Amino acid sequence: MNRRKFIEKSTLSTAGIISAPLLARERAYSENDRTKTFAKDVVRPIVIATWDVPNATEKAWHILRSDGSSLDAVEQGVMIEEADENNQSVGKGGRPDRDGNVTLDACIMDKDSKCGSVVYLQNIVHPISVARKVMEETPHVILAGRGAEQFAYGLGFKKDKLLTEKSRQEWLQWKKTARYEPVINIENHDTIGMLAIDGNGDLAGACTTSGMAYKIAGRVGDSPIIGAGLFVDNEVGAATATGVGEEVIRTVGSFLVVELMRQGKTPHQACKEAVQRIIEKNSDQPDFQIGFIALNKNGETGGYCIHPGFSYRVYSKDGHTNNPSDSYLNK
Ligand code: SD4
Repeated sequence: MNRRKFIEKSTLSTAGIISAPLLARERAYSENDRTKTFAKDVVRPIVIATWDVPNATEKAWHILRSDGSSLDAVEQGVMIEEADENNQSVGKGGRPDRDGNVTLDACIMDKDSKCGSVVYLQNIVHPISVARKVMEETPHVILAGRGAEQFAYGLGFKKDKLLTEKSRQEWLQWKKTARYEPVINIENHDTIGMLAIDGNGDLAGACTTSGMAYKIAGRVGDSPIIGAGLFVDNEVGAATATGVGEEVIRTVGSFLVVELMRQGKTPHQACKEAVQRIIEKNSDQPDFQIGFIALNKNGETGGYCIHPGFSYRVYSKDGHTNNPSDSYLNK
């Protein structure tokens, strides 16, 4: 950190804006020896993903183990779920909106805080890869709908039919009552958010979804919104969310989790406090699910949710595990 920046931070601290733990950490960074600062218990590489998605975390792990970047790992990891027709919350096979159209949201963020996002994207199996292209090949962060689709075709992405017969039949059934009642923990694999640290100690994250089943046409959730569904700060850590996106957007959930870690909270404590914030804005017996997962710069992981049933996968040198998340409610 140069002198000017340090003085600016010191001024903010005097005003009580920056916490003492953060300042201490900034001073440690300023020694220009981050590896040493984190040398003690650093776990890396490591990948963590929402829900029990072993194929996705396995893919990411192989990339990380072969000295690949965290950015490649999270993109290619979530692509496994986007391509899996049996996962009806992501990519091909996703449940449609109330008009029967599958519309996808995704975003990606790298170690330099560069990010890309697509919202309301149709007919493309891998929205995460389009989001990465938005990040890398445009001056923008978000492309929506038809514009995003045309952008993808221009880069050679193929048009595909995303509505599978299974999802179509379920939608036809749903139309008989046409009540919008989000289901808690759909088949244990909803929106996929994935966070990773590579061998260089750099963080990246990706989040991809077909959104809430039977949503109003045009609805966009938290998953492609930087700060809500996903946030990465290479100095601190990363977080991602699953569940009813409207609630996550209202509290800018993933950004909140990262900021709480910046203040010294563990990933678990930070996720718990972000869930608590959502509870405070609602009833203390909410009938919707939210789950956060987080990874800090040391490779520590954590998660927290409202209703039991949410879990997250972790793959590191210590093994490949599915971790049932602690929850605010017990049953
Ligand atoms: C959304 N957060 O569109 C996503 C949906 C989701 O579990 O995560 N479902 O609001």
